[in-house]
Amino acid sequence: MKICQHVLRSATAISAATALMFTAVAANAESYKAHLTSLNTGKIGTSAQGDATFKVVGNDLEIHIKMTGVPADIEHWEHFHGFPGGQNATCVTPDLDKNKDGYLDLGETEPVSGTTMVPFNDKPEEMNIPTHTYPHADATGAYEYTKVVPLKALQEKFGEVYKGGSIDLDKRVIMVHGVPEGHALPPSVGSLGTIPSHVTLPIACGKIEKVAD
Ligand SMILES: [Cu+2]
Repeated sequence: MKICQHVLRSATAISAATALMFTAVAANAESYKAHLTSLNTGKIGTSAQGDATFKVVGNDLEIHIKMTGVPADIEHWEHFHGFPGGQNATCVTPDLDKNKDGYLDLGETEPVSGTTMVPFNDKPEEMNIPTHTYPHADATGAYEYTKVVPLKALQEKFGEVYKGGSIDLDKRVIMVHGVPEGHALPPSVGSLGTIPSHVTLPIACGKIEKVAD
């Protein structure tokens, strides 16, 4: 009887310790999320929305982005945008249409959203923005992007490009871009360097937030 009680007590102690261990692990796991809402809806005739999650799992950053209502059958550039100086980025609002052409173009997002930083394409850790490896929407205007990124490589590259900066996800926004090439945009719609404006026109944005432990 005495032995039984001892075993029982040990078992209770072990499960308490296990529970504590799991709590500690959960507290250390960083995760972030963003809900994306549409931009330029009135002009492009589609209303994009979606959700993104970012999870630090071991040495990796697991990224999942799911969008609906985006222009169908084309590639969509998507990135996180932010400020190298550590300022908090937010999504552009209609009052920031500086040239009043009715479009919120990439340049007009910059005062609040910052610069194009990390692409969600086939290799985010290379931080190579102009590629054709971004997700492609299906015929219904939906896509899903899942990527496991080596976090150390991404942080190193980011620190190289933004001189000692860190990715600081909760200070960034995620932006999705792109309307079909045939969609006529006025010349007042700006872009990034020589990249055509239909590729970079923002169609959705979401503030990245840390998920509470
Ligand atoms: Cu972008």
